[in-house]
Amino acid sequence: MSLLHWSDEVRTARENGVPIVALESTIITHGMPYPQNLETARAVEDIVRKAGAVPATIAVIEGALLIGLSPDQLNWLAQVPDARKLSRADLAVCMASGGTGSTTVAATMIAAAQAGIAVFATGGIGGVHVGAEHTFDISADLQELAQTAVTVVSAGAKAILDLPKTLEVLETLGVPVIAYGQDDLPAFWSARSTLPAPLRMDSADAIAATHLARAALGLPGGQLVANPVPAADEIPAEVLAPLIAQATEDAAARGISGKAVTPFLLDRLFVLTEGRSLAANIALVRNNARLAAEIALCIAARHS
Ligand code: PSU
Ligand code: MN
Repeated sequence: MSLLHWSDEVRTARENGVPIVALESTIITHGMPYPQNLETARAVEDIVRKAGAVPATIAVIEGALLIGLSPDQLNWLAQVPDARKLSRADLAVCMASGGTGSTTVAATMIAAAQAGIAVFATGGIGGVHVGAEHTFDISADLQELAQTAVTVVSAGAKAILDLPKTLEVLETLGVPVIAYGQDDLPAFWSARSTLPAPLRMDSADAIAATHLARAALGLPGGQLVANPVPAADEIPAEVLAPLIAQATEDAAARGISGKAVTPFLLDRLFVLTEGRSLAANIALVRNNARLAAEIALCIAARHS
């Protein structure tokens, strides 16, 4: 059985040595409503192309691990009601049972590493949830960053999370957390949190250089780049804080747990912000795709 199923576009890019940027699909199936999910997925792919790289959106369709989706597949995935949300624990199960699912940050990293893709763009990673001292709800994304050598371009961890605890776990796991162009850690919908970022870099090439230095050292894990949402689209943290608290209370009151927590909170925030959270989410994903493509080009240039 061949493990990876390449789209024509990605196969050609590989043959010609064109840099590739991986894109996840849980943001499509569980992170945004239709049709904005499809429009955003298409726009993000186009941003990567315009920057001179090739996008590889990753998902499992009827058991096949797809590295790059055709326009029809993307359109179908954006509307399929029952895609599974796949992480490290269930990616192989879905493939072996012929199922259909979208890949989270963790599963997309696994697929990207298998495919030889160094850079991956997403919105925000999962992390340590508020109340984790009781629920133990800590995203598998963090462990994946510790063990899979892919550079993940995000807008930080989602602001619904306990950001100080998320930073502590990343530090324990030896994951470099790099704020792009500022000292403060970005907070997904907000450009700044009140936390200083552990590391700062001001150019795509610096991030490319450290990606390659980690590989030379034989370090197994990836890097987390935290790229602030563009100022025009951000929601200030003070505005969001009470709404996040409200959404978190709603989730607890309804007994939402496990994989359903993050999609529930994103959806509640969409309602509570009257759609502003979605506009900010779209803007930050686009922004991350641009930076990821730049990093992929810099890595390729340093290789040649
Ligand atoms: N970024 C977004 N929206 C999302 C996600 C990321 O802008 O929906 C997804 C990613 O796939 C990430 C997942 O891995 O949310 C985190 O889920 P959990 O907290 O259950 O690990
Ligand atoms: Mn979780």
